[in-house]
Amino acid sequence: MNAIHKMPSGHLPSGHAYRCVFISDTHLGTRGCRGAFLADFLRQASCDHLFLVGDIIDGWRLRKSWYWDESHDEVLRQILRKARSGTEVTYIPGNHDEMFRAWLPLGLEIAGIKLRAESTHVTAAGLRLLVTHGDAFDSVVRYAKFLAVLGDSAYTFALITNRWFNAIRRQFGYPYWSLSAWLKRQVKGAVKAIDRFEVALANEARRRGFDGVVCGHIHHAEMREINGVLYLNDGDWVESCTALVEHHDGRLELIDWAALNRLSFFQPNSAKVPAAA
Ligand SMILES: [Mn+2]
Repeated sequence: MNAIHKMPSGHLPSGHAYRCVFISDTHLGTRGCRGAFLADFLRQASCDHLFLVGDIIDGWRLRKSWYWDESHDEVLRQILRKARSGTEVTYIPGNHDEMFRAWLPLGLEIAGIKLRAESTHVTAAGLRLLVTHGDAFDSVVRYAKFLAVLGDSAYTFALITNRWFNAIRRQFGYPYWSLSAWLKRQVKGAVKAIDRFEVALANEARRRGFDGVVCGHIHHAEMREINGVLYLNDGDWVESCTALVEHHDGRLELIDWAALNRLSFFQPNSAKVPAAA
């Protein structure tokens, strides 16, 4: 589908005025949330529609350890300001902010923000998109989440660790056990799990007659065609700083805010990956 256009890297989109912005998995209320980056993105991006695609406020964490700072306040302020100044804001609760799901039957609208179990968005190009958090398809992603984000460097590290690990095992008379092979198996498994999730979401959209699906949940931004429908995952603001945007002409684009602004990922609020996606 020609709705997909990838920006040349390092090129800032002009003006940041979008028809629609989708964000999810911001996990406000946790240390992992990139609150300052998100607030900055929301300040600069104006839009007609804003979809909050779940796991915005982390209620699981809210009940245990609770972290809130000025940047988290600023994120909420920016969202409320948008709702006040004409942006149509839709909040679709995820599994971490499921406390809001209890209010869904009420058809609630708070401060101009519509609360919905799921939603539909029609792009300027006429594509009908199903908008849902995606945790309903969790059964296909029962894998340790952290392994999905293990990159090459972690693998290299594992290879080195493996040598020492087995040297010690040998000393104590234990047989050789390959940590790196085990890790590799796990990572492969996680990649497969992500793929199963993506296919399941795409199939659901197709089954229900949509042209595509917008979701979050697995903290893995993606934009691709699967079996004839668009699979669009807006990513997260914990492990990355990603959003899905629709330009006024209907073009869909994944924004990597950290990369665009050359933000260092090893800045103040050190990332803690939430217990589950
Ligand atoms: Mn989730």
